[in-house]
Amino acid sequence: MELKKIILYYFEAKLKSTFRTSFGSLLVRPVILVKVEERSGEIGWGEVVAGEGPWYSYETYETAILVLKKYIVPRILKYGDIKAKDVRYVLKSIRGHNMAKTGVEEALWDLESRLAGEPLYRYIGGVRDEIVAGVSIGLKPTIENLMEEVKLRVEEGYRRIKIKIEPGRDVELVKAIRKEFPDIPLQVDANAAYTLNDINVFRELDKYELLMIEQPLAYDDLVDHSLLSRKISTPICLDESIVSISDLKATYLLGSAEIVNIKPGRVGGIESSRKMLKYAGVVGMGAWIGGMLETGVGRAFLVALASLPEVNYPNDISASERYWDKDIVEPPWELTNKGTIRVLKAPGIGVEVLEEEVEKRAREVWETTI
Ligand code: OSB
Ligand code: MG
Repeated sequence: MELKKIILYYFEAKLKSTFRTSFGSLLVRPVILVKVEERSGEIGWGEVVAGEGPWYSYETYETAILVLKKYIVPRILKYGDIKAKDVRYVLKSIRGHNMAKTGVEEALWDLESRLAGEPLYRYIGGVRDEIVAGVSIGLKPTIENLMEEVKLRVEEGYRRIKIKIEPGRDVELVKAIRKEFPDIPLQVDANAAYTLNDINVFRELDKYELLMIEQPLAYDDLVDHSLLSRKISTPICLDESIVSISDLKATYLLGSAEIVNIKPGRVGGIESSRKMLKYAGVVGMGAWIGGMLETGVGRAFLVALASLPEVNYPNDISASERYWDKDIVEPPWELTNKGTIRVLKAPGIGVEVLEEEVEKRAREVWETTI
């Protein structure tokens, strides 16, 4: 594909309610959308999931914009005839900044699958018509507040509940949920808030038949995760610790986790996600697709990845209305009465981006043409 233009849009999107994790709380999410335009006029969309501060990752929306404008966009436009799967090689000399890279790579996947006249999920090798929707619930002021939301989500039909935990607010939350919902698939996410000194907390959590404990320890400590995994029976899932295929290999060989949460933004794109899912499938690790509170654009890529055959746990992919009063795509992503989300069969990402809405909301727009 020969590109002629790349446009970056920056705006802020207000979540329906504050999302609190062990690293902070979020109500207004910065959003960066990438639009690529090919010679023929065909377009593609992608989303950059970097957050407002360097908490989950060192990337922020501001570092992403800087690196996109100064290094990524010029390199992609200069390259000439480019394929989506080659973007990671084209950008290889730019170290890190996976979220910034992924926004452009996603837009090229959308464009390429539209040009091929195929839905994105099938274009990348997806095999499912629907994907299992789970929901991620943030820390709440009280246990009562948490229970209200868990009930609501179970009633809505979500097939798996994940709750955030932090030191001092962990075992009692799980205990309260298990009392009312002894059988729902349940897991916890610590976002790296604990150390090996908290072993007693993990031993307690071990009693509640959790599907997994996500990212209990420091993001850069595969060795401590390996030590922890030998001491508890609940499977460990890693999120922040794995940003590349080599991290995934090290995780497997060290025995640091049995399950991996794949987020395209964190691992540097759709191609990288696919490769990692293949690896997980070959070595027999569990795998599922995580989310970063995306708009309907980023969500389309999560749904497509979740349709790949190696995904074998419920995903952190919820309906648009769980996050937003009004999403920026049509149709919004919806939950079926089976607690799933249908893959869409129109060419590309399958949803239409409401460009007028994006233009209206945009606080800044950067356009680069060749
Ligand atoms: O750790 O999985 C995480 C959101 C932002 C940053 C990190 C995480 C999350 C979530 C939300 O858990 C998942 C979703 O998009 O629904
Ligand atoms: Mg996580």
